[in-house]
Amino acid sequence: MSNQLIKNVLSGELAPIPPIWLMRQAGRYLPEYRALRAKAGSFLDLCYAPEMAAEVTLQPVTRFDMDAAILFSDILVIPHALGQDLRFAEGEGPRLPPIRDRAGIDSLSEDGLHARLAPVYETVTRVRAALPAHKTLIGFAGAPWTVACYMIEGRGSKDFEAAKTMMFGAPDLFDALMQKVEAATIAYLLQQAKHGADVLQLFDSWSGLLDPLSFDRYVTVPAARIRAAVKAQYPDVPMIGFARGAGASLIGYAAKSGMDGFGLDTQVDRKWARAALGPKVCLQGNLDPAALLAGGKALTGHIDAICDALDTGPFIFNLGHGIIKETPPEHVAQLVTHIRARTA
Ligand code: 1CP
Repeated sequence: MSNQLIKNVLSGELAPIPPIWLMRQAGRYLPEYRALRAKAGSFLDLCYAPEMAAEVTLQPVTRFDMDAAILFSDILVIPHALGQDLRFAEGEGPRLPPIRDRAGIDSLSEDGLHARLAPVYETVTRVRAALPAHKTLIGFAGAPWTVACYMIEGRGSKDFEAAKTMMFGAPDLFDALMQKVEAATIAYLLQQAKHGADVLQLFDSWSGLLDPLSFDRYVTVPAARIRAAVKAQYPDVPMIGFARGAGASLIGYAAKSGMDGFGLDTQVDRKWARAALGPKVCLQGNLDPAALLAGGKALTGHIDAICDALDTGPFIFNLGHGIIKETPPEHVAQLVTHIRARTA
């Protein structure tokens, strides 16, 4: 037994009150985040400034008494650390020079990986030192498919057509890219565990774009290799897999990935997921971020429905996707109070 509620439910225990954290819980909806972000300059500067990044990581725990802090960083630091240029255009999201050929893939190198990511590891050390022992520090990385989407497309997209075109049309090239990203991801997660991350989450935000066969090959199988590599060195660090939009592929992902917990996106039918994955599996989710934005009775109604459907087994309360930046912080406070009062 751990003294951390989140680690206990990830090992299969039932908790009378579900532990809570929210995806993107540190971010622009918080005035204290916006103040530090302005001081840092760019978003990426903030990710690589350990003192400020640690403070931002701790802000939602301080303000809302969350059960976990999630490392403040981004999934795209991996392409950056492999040598691909990256910038976050203000209000527009990430921009990278697209990788579309062999030369682009060959230009990626792991040589400078840990030197570039050293500030992120220092953030992990600082947060773990400052966080009360019973609170969990969640480290994370993007899954290879989702990270490759941005590396190939060069920016955000609804369908990542260029990435899918390479996947189908130039599988050797695509596999070479996926292999490099996977190796870097494993090295990155191992360092996070070494520096004090208690739990690791793998974000596959675009897994829902894949047909079932491609999903198995490029989502489930890499997740299983990443999980196995982490487990071999850090058997006490559980992992949560968040395969957004997986739909029915969630069943194969849960059976084969070896993850200890599974994030559910907003669209998943919770009762279906609980029945399909079984009463012993730890599920995490899945409040619609728009219900949190709306607040009031709609919010508490949705919270109750989620808890009733999912707390029949090990369960971590979360959103089905990241917080919307217009969300009033008072709604987040209302959420935490409601969940803890409900079951108290
Ligand atoms: O200006 C700002 O402040 C930048 C906004 C922002 C923030 C706060 C970005 C840019 N990233 C982040 C932090 C972040 N990103 C975290 C920190 C911890 C927390 O949850 O509080 C995490 C875990 C992520 C993960 C992330 N980044 C994902 C996976 C989860 C998801 O949302 O699907 C993805 C896809 C990204 C890429 C990214 N980074 C930022 C943006 C705007 C995007 C999306 C780009 C797009 O597709 O349009």
